[in-house]
Amino acid sequence: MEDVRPERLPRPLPATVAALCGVLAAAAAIGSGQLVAALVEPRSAPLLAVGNTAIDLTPEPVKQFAIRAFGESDKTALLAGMGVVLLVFAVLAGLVSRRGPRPGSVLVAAFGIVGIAAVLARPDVGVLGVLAPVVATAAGVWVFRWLHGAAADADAERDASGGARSGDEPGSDRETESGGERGPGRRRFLVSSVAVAAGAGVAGGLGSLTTGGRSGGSPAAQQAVGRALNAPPAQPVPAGADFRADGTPTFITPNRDFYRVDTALSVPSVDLDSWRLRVHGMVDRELDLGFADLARFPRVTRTITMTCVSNEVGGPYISTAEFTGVPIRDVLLAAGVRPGAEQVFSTSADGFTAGTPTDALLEAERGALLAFGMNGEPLPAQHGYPVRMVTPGLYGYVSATKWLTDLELTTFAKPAYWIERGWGQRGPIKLQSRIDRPSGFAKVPAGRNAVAGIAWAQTIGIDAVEVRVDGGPWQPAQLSTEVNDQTWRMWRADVDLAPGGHTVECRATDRNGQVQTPRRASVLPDGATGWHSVFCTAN
Ligand SMILES: Nc1nc2c(c(=O)[nH]1)N[C@H]1C(S)=C(S)[C@@H](COP(=O)(O)O)O[C@H]1N2
Ligand SMILES: [Mo]
Repeated sequence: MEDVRPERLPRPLPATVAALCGVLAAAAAIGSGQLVAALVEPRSAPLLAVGNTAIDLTPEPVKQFAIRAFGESDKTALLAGMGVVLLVFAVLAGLVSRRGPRPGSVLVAAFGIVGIAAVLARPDVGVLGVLAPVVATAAGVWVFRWLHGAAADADAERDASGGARSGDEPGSDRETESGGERGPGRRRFLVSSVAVAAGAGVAGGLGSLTTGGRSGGSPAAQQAVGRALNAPPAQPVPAGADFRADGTPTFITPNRDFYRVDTALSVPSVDLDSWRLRVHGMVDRELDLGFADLARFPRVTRTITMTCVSNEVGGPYISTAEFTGVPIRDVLLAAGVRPGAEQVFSTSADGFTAGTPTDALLEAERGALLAFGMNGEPLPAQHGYPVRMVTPGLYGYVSATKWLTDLELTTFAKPAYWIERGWGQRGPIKLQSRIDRPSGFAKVPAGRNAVAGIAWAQTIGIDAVEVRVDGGPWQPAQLSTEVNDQTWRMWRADVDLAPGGHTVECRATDRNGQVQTPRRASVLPDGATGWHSVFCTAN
């Protein structure tokens, strides 16, 4: 019967039914793509690949806007936006197909091709990964045609039962009045729709369960990490290293509170048993290390404050942890760095790249790490499990590759991810300070108030912080006990605030005597400058 149905219907399908066909076809495509991806290669899930490719293609100002506007939920915003676009397209595919399934099928297929292209463009997805968007596209087109057919049958049956439809007029449920109970065609369409919706939901759900960032490895591998964490501890954090009671962060940031910035829409899950780190390029001997090989190098624990170049003045992208790992210097020396190797070009499991000046990684005092531990625990998945780079004094985009798999000694002629997008090559962290209390637009009691915050100049150290109110004289702040010159330093001061509005500002001085510049610079290309200022009202 289905074979003889004409391509063009005698009468258009009701708009809602046509739109429903489009939406359910899209759901079937997404659900099946998700499921196949989970079975074959998690990172080939079409929606994810489209999102990731969109992130890579997004012009820099828009990306900066997204980070500013949505902060760490910028990825949720992107996914929500993609959902809306997809829904609009699905409804459209349905609406243009009221007279026949062909236009919608073409639209669904076109959308599928975008998914296939996005998956093929991912550096972190193998050829097999193309299966997911191909199956998704096929499922989408097939479900669309199938539902469309069922809807057309239901419509034809309605004609046959004498209830000639009067267009979109109200009261067109005359059919039921005229005694015609729901025909088999209509029932078939309803059952098909419910089945497709349920199937897509189950497939998508199962798929996301398994793609939900399961990192790890065999129990033996996990134990290897546990043993490796048993390294000499960091120098203990002294009492008085923070001014928590006055509103500063804790000196050590708990892992769950540590800022997160990366281009990965879903957290890469790396299996420790198959994980390797290659060290190659301009070296005397290539290294190809498994986790056990890496852990045989001398292990250390260092307290380091990481900072993101995208941190606006007063921003949140700064945190401190005790990182356990192996000095990168030792690994580079084992490989033997050839002259002329200007940068260490690192690559992550998801295709992100960074270029770190080789000289910085070879400095013993700087002590850059291949870290596998963070505050006594294996690196959390979001922070780069199993192994990441951490380089004191350099912004993360040039020096802190997570989910690390490859180190290539090369020249600066090879541009890394953010360098290609116009960011600075060497990425030294700039002298900065931030007011944490009062928070912006806070209402505070008039009179004596504690002002407190943080300051940082990693690898140089903070020597002084000053505070002023309403452009008045600078007054020195009290500094917390210093831990080392690779971490932030907290400060506090008491100020008198008369009733009314006030502007509080701070500025830091580093150990070289450099005073923080008031000149405002935006984060692009090499980090923000300027004084943080906070407005509050006393009464
Ligand atoms: N694989 C990968 N590593 C990455 C990034 C990334 O996008 N992908 N972002 C870098 C940037 S810009 C920063 S600031 C730090 C942030 O590390 P965190 O998320 O653990 O705080 O990771 C760096 N390492
Ligand atoms: Mo960053």
